[in-house]
Formats: sequence, structure tokens, C-alpha cells
Amino acid sequence: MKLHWSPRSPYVRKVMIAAHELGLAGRLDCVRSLAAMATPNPAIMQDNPLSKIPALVLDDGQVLIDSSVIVEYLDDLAGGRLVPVGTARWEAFSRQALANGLLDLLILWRNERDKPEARQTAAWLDAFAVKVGATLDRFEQMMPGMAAKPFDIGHIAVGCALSYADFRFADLGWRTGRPELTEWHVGFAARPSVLATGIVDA
Ligand SMILES: N[C@@H](CCC(=O)N[C@@H](CS)C(=O)NCC(=O)O)C(=O)O
Repeated sequence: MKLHWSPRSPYVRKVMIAAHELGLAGRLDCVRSLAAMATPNPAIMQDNPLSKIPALVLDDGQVLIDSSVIVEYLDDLAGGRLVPVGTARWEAFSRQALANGLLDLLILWRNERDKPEARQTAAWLDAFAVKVGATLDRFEQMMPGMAAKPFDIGHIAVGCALSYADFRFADLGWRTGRPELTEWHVGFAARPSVLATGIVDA
């Protein structure tokens, strides 16, 4: 299976963590693919016209896009360990959606923050800060229940979003006032699948 991959992408990292958790990492042929909002990449677009990564090309040519879809596919392939059943399933999916939304916000925030000051929209910057803060608070409120659940697709997304905040928003101080989320993230960061997939600016 060919994976459009980058060591910088938190969405790709979700897929890589799942692959390691499921024992499937060796089956992925990771192809370095440069995805940037302002620069459509024809090599990616052959497989994903949105020019976004991750995109997974299966051996029969079928293409799966979106990190959550790909993680669910890998879980299915491995016999299902990361997607719970029953009520826990909807909890995990909701947690994943919230974390994906947090990642989307952080990326938009970074794009805006990195513009020359004269071109920044102050109202957007303020709104990003408010929404990111509220989402982090919600994760703190989800403790200790979230920490007690077996590791699932939602935990992967939350951990990747927090680690991305460390990577691109070191000054955000997301740990302040969120002791339980902080403690949970220490455990997340120590997992072999997470250690094997560190995000780097390369
Ligand atoms: N919802 C998608 C988001 C993927 C995404 O935005 N990936 C970024 C890389 S971190 C990308 O490809 N950006 C290029 C672009 O937006 O054109 C997912 O979960 O896979």
C-alpha cells in the first residue's frame, strides 16, 4: 500500500500511529509528498484531487483519503482494535472529530499568524484562540473517563493534536490549568507507536 506521507503532518501521524499499534507499519510504502495549501501538488492530485495528505493507495488501485477513514480501514484490515463497539464507538468518534477540528483550527491559526502583520485578520486570530482554548478545556473535562478507556481511534487524534500544539504553538501553554490532560499526554507520548512517529520539520 502506498501512503502519501510527510514527517510534518499531524494527520499523517495519526495514520502512522495506528499502523504501528496494529502491526501494519511494515506494509506501508511511505512516499514523501509535499502538501501545501497554496501549491497544488500534481503527484498527490493523481491520487487525491484535493492535494491533501494522507492518501492511501491500495494494492488494487483504490484510493482512500482522510486520516480518519484510513485509520478505520487499517483497523478493519487488522481485525479491529482501535474502533470500539457499542456506545464507546460513538464516544471515540466524537472525541476523534473534536480532535480533528482542533487540528484544523491550529493549522488555520498558524497560516494566519505567519502572514505579515498588516495582512492578518485580528478577529480571526482572537477567534482561533477562543475556540482552541475551549476545545482544550473540553478535553480536560472529559477526564478521567477518557483516560480510563482502552486506547482507541479518538485517543490517537487527541494525542496528535496536543503534540502538534507542542510542535507549532510552543508558546500556547496548553498544559496550564489542565493537569489531567497533561498527565494523559505523558502516557500517550511514551507509547512505542508515538515514539516511532515523532513529527519533525524536515
Ligand atoms: N481532514 C484531512 C486533513 C488533511 C490535511 O489537511 N492535510 C494537510 C497536511 S498536514 C494537507 O494536506 N494540506 C494541504 C492543503 O490543505 O492543500 C485528514 O484528516 O486527513
